[in-house]
Amino acid sequence: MKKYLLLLCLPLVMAGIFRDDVNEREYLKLAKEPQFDCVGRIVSSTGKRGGSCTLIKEDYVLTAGHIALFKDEKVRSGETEIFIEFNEEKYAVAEIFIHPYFHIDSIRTDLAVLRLCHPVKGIAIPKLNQSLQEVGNIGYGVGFGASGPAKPRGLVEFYDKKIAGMNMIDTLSENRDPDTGAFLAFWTDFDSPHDPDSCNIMGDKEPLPLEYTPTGGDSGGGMFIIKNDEYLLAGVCSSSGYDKLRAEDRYGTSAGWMRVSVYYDWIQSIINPGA
Ligand SMILES: [Ca+2]
Repeated sequence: MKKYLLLLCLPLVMAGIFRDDVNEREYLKLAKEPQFDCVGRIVSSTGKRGGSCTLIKEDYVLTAGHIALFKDEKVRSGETEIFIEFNEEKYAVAEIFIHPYFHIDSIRTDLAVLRLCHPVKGIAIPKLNQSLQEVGNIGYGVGFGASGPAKPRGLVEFYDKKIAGMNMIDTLSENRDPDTGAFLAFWTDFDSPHDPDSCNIMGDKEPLPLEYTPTGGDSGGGMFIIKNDEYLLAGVCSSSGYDKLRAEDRYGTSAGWMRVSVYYDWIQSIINPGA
């Protein structure tokens, strides 16, 4: 994948999210399934939306480094406080841990863990995927970003909706973790039901029944895979790229997800220190 762009930097009108030939309610319905209650929204004390995250322990969430960096600066300057919202309940953030290799210019190791002031009760916490065999699995992405159909262009806006969709995990990134040598992200693409041959960026050209792609505000949200009938958190929404500028729709967009498997030990070192 040659082009990397922060999702928050993408103009919202340039990114579709769900298939235009499938009713939006199917995506909203999927997002309401209880295994996805663990995906929350990041909001500031000024009410500004700022990305998505996943509950990984009662008092910790996992998100993207570029989301946390921006928030960390605002928090340190006293400009704002940040909260995580689950089922419309807000939890204040006590501490921010950005991965030490994260750098905003290269989007390497785009991960952060946030510690909450109070535990979140009543929400099932997903197991973290530890298998490096993500490619070939169907991923279920969940987030609070802008939403709308891929066609016609221009309908994607912030509607305060939680959307979940499906993508085949097609390939790994070219970038490697400097310590382990592991490829640090996996990629998905948004295949078109109308024009699969010219839209396909990688992997299979056929879209899944609830094919989608994340967009602005989805950064930090989770991608889940199913193993032994259980949803595991496998990816963190990080970046987006496109090799084709299509005039009529937003198919052909790709998305990069940080691999939870590669950073499992780093995550554990924060949420279970000394374990
Ligand atoms: Ca494809």
